[in-house]
Amino acid sequence: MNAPTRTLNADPALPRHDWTLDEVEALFETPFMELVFRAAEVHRRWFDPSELQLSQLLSIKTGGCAENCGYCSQSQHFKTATQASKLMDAQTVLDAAAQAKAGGAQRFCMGAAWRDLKDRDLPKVAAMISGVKAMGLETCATLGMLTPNQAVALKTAGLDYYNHNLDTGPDYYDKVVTTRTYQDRLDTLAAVRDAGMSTCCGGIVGMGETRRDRAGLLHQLGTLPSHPESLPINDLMPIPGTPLGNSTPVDGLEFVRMIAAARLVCPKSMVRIAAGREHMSPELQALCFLAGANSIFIGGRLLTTDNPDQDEDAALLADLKMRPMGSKAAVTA
Ligand code: SAM
Ligand code: DTB
Ligand code: SF4
Repeated sequence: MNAPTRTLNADPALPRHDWTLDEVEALFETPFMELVFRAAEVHRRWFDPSELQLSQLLSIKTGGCAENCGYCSQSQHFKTATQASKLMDAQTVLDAAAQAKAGGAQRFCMGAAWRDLKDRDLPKVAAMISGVKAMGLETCATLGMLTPNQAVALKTAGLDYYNHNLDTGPDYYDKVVTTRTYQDRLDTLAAVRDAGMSTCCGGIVGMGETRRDRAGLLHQLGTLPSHPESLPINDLMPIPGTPLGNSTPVDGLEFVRMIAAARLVCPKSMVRIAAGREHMSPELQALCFLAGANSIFIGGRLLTTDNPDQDEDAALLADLKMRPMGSKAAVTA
């Protein structure tokens, strides 16, 4: 007798690591209302759907990056309007973190336009991390590739999360970047996990990829040894001068499908609407929250591009009667 189908009666809210690519792709083909409803049900099993996790970014080292990621304003391979600058001093970073905390941020994420972290920069970055941690903020950094020893050093300094995106499915990856491999990314993610840090890992939609490529990204995330604790979905911010600067935008409903599929593949992850909220209506964002997104970046700036202002987000949360994760009070605009 054939073995029963693995997932026939399984609880869809329980995390699985045996997703097949076809199964993930099938989620995208599910009728929209059914997909969103199923994702909303799973969302409610693990999270309060009125709560949002709030992170804030700071570019601590901007531009001049050796990698050639086709979407990025900070690659030295492309002529963009972004001005390169040196690594910030620790006090400037701590001042920005204090402001972010005062503005309601729960996690502070420090981003550097590096291919990989150099040991010579580690002491300065470690001082920033321990200073931010001492303010009572969750800490996150995104500094390019890490060795296992560097991952341990960052954890020791107080780093809670490391962001390292797979960006797209493995079959589309070399259309977007050729200076590193998918396996390089997976190796750094393994070093981060082995050091005991939480992973923040997701990708970008709107780079000319197919649904199967989007499914390919989620399939990779869903079959990792542990699902990323944070799962950012970026809607491409087209940067003039980059190879992807003239990409056709992905329509809003397709972005919602990506959010819903991410929620279903990684039920317990914080799914973040990362880049791209700047050009999303309140209605589209609300639909994303319904479909299982429960994290956003706040503050008027991402790394080199704009994000909705604090007032705009306060109004959105107040309108939707949503509140920061872990707090009792609703936000009033
Ligand atoms: N250099 C590090 C790295 O690549 O891991 C950290 C910084 S990098 C800017 C972090 C992530 O931001 C990228 O992996 C990508 O997913 C996202 N990103 C960068 N530029 C973007 C853009 N123009 N639109 C949307 N997402 C973008
Ligand atoms: C992530 O997935 N998105 C953030 C954060 N992790 C580091 C970065 C978005 C960058 C958007 C383009 C820019 O501002 O340069
Ligand atoms: Fe460099 Fe990161 Fe931009 Fe790629 S995404 S060019 S690694 S800063």
